[in-house]
Amino acid sequence: MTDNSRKNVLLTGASGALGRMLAPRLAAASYALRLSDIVPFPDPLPKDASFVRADLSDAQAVAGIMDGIGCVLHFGGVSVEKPFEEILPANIVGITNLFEAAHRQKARVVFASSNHTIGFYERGTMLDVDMPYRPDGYYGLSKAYGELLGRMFFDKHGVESVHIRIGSCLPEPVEARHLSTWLSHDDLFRFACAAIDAPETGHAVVWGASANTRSWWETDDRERIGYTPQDNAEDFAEKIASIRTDDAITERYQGGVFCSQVFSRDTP
Ligand code: 15L
Repeated sequence: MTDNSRKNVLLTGASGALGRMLAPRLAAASYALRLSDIVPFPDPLPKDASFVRADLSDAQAVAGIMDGIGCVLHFGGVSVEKPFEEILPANIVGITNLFEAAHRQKARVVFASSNHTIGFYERGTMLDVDMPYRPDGYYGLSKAYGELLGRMFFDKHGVESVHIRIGSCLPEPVEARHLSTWLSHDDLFRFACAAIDAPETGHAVVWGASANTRSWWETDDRERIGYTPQDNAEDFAEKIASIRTDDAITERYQGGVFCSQVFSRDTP
């Protein structure tokens, strides 16, 4: 048993859009921050943060970046639909290496999961986090794997993890679908702090959406984490409610355009 403080935080995927948004905010909130990515960090390093380049599919490299860490925010890997050959090392092998290291370190894992775990539910269907997965591609499937890996590591080894099924995390919502799926940057940051600081989490799954009036997502484990979203895409409704695609598959399902990629059924 190590005595790593959960304030010793590793952020993987630090060079991606959400990593770059979170890094300076976490550093300013006084977490001892280590950043990592497979590509260099493109911004000036936040004060007192360090950066280590690492490939998540390399178990030894992952063990190295996890050394001394009490909580890892796992935002690394492929973040869009890709062929399985690309998803396998980055997302599936990567998160497996990370949970193995978290187990050895007695660290907590906070995982950037995705709405694409349930993308094939029709829009308007109200969902709870324990409803069956309906992934809309290999990317969504890899996120479902990460959530289940967390379930197994908690049941078998007591490794705590919090999985946030991110909808559309953008500075502002820009299309009609986002009235239901938008997660503001401020709400993601609030979630990250709550997930690090919660005294106990067990295995928890939380919808990664702001307090949107038109949300499709209901019951989750947010109370256990102490997380309450505060923003609402409805504030942008006038600007975005008419912005839709002309693709029937995209418009029918919650996962949007991810559902219509490589879609070969005759009927939706
Ligand atoms: C995701 O999981 C993607 O990483 C992001 O690029 C968006 O496409 C988002 O889902 C979404 O569904 O809007």
